[in-house]
Amino acid sequence: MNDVADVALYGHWICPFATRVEFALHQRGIGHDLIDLPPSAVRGPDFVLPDEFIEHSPRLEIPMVRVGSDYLADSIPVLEWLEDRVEAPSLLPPDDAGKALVQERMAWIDKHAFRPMISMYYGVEPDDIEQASDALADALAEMGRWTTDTGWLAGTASSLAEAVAMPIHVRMAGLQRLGFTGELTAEWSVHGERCRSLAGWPSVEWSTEQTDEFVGRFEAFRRKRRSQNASRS
Ligand SMILES: N[C@@H](CCC(=O)N[C@@H](CS)C(=O)NCC(=O)O)C(=O)O
Repeated sequence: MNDVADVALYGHWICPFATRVEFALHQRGIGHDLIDLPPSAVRGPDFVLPDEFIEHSPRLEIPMVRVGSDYLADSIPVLEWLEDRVEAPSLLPPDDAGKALVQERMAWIDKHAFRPMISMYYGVEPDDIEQASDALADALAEMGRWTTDTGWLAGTASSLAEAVAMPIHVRMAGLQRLGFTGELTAEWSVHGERCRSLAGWPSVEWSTEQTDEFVGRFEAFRRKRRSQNASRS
């Protein structure tokens, strides 16, 4: 455990995985440097990858975090590693059963909500977008049900499960403009409102311009793919 945190996050606002870590750092009150490292699709032609990123992010993916002289990439392992490495208010319950539930739900959200969310905005054909939208709506309804008793996704307080799910709330307006047609359940919407009152929220909230940029990028991506597909057939 580090007494004085020396932490840096290599990430970018548009990356939902980096958003998880940025949220958790702010929610836990951990001071850190933010090193803006856009995903490859967002990099300018002259962008030079930092050497330490090439060395320490095995898949060349953000987010990567440095604590002291140690590095780790991959959002969920990073969130757990930061719990061990940095002394600050925890986003894990104190008991083993509570921790296990948070871990189970983080993995579930990654698989059942993040996968369809990403398939949705990378979707090109309307049928694929609709299928991913339906799967995401089902996942959000289930996650809303988890919150019925306590208001939170796992346990009696906000936890790392909120960090993992937060990017969905952050980009919901953008997802809707890109074809997410699912009806949000009252529980999920109330959870979104509750998340907006958390200390970490302002650090990850998108402005209208950021939502527009997100939507514009994926609309352009779809147009390009459709014209490539049309010229192939
Ligand atoms: N499983 C990873 C996924 C991270 C990921 O896919 N990051 C994207 C950006 S959102 C990335 O860096 N892609 C490689 C690239 O853009 O070259 C995690 O949870 O952190």
